Amino acid sequence: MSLPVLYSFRRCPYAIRARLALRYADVPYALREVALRDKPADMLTLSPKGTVPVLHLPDGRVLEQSLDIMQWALAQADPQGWLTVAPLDDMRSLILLNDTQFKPLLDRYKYPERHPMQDRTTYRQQALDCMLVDLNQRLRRHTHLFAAQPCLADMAIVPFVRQFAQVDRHWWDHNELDALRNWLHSLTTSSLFEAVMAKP
Ligand SMILES: N[C@@H](CCC(=O)N[C@@H](CS)C(=O)NCC(=O)O)C(=O)O
Repeated sequence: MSLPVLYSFRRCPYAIRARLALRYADVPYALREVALRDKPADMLTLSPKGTVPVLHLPDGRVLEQSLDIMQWALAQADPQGWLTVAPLDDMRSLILLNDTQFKPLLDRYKYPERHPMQDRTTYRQQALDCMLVDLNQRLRRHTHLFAAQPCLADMAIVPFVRQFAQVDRHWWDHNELDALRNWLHSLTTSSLFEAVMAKP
């Protein structure tokens, strides 16, 4: 029996969210670790847009967006109810905020030299105001973004917050966002997260 093939890049936050969902759903797949500077020709044939993750299913379908891969995986199995903890539209709205507003600010915070209009601290503050302060407030009310248990949104967003935390670890460890810090720590030290980050 042929397996789904996941074209992935270990540290890519979009690929991490896809791997989290696939592993949580216990979907076996073949992992193809991709060098972003030298993408394999078969991946580009399947998905000419050239981003990871890409999931090639045995029936020939190609899923080219990380959120589509997550939702496909959860349709196979969702043992802890990631899709049902909160209304799907609400979870998707928060993920959209992450992907369209927070992610560009994260990139500016990571690489301020590529965006010299503002300095790193300004980009960090914009990222906080855009999403992270709100996430922290949510997490003061319950241990995950929508409830006491994790959902699609937690798992789709946590890889991006992880990157944010890594830019200036000292600042992150001493900021006032205690609830967000605890959430990041507990999710990224889980056996699920550690398994998908294992070096191939
Ligand atoms: N909207 C896409 C975004 C994926 C994406 O941008 N992935 C990055 C890596 S983190 C990528 O493949 N970039 C292409 C490149 O760097 O050449 C998704 O959700 O899957």
